[in-house]
Amino acid sequence: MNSPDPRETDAPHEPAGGPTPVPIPAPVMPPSAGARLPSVRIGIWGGTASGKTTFLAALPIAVANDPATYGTWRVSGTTEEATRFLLDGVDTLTRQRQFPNATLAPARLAWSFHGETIEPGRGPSLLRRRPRRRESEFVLEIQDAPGVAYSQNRVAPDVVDFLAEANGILYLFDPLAGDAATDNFQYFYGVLQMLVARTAAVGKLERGRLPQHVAVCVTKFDDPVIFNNAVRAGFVTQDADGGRLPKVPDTHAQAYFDWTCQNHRHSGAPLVREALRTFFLAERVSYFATSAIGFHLNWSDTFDFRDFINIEHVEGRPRVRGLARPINVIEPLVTLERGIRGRLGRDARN
Ligand SMILES: Nc1nc2c(ncn2[C@@H]2O[C@H](COP(=O)(O)OP(=O)(O)OP(=O)(O)O)[C@@H](O)[C@H]2O)c(=O)[nH]1
Ligand SMILES: [Mg+2]
Repeated sequence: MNSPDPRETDAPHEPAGGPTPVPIPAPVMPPSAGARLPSVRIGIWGGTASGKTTFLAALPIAVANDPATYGTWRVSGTTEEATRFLLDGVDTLTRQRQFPNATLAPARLAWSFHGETIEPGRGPSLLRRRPRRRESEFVLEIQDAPGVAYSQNRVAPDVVDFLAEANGILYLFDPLAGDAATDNFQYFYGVLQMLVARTAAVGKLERGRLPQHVAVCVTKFDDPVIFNNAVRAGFVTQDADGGRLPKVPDTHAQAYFDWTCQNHRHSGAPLVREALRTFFLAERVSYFATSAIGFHLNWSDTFDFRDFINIEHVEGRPRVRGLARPINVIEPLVTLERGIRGRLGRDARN
């Protein structure tokens, strides 16, 4: 067989004085390529206006932000619908500087994540292994449904099906909820009961509890009422350098959630807290103080307590004032993925 003439396989030479060749873009992998990645199914659960869709819209922005703690990630849609959701979400938050519209119908989305995650050090302090970097990729299957699908009297069965089959759950707790329409409890307990019944029926309860890993995200941390109260209660620390961004340290996040529930005693919040403890395995539940839009920073990109609100109102509608700087949006997902993968690996070895 003749070997190919190298001149034929080389990039075409531009003919002297001839037209400039049309540039050829690099081939794009077909969307189905992502489907070969291991899949982690994560349901998102929360009441009406708890911030579910804004959280998902902020995800690509969070992924592009500071990689220091949780590694570097790239996210892409595995279907046209999933890609459109990503692009629309980012466009809404960044170019239009608006919040997404209320969700009308459930959407199932699959996004692929590729990246380098940083495993925290383990073991007693003297012998602790140093944090390790690990290449990771997975497909995140997610369902974004309107809050009403989770409400006590109208739980949508397919929403429960999705959660029942999920490895992990992002549970969004709205600290601003309180009235009958938004009360966290009424979007929680009915779904929980159906979830337990369904899981018990197929013999998948573990030690009498639901097997899913749960990331409890207390949303809207940037809201001035929420934030000022959290500052007064002593939950907030600031990064020592960079933009000096405020946060609730991971070690205090569960206490922050408990405290938020206590402050919402008139609503069903304390019952949500108790039910989370009763029905899920404690070691699989993590807590976060989350904000999809984050704080406004001053001209030198530094947090200023005198002027931190990142929402403005235009013609009565809330708008994002400047850049969205998500806080604890990628972290809950990475924590869920890490926990799920670690457990599945251990189960496979036993
Ligand atoms: N301050 C603040 N407000 C937020 C944030 N995220 C969402 N909101 C507010 O909460 C409203 C509802 O957010 P959505 O993301 O639509 O909530 P949802 O849970 O998807 O609501 P449904 O689709 O109706 O179930 C937004 O219009 C904002 O006013 C946030 O990070 N900070
Ligand atoms: Mg929504």
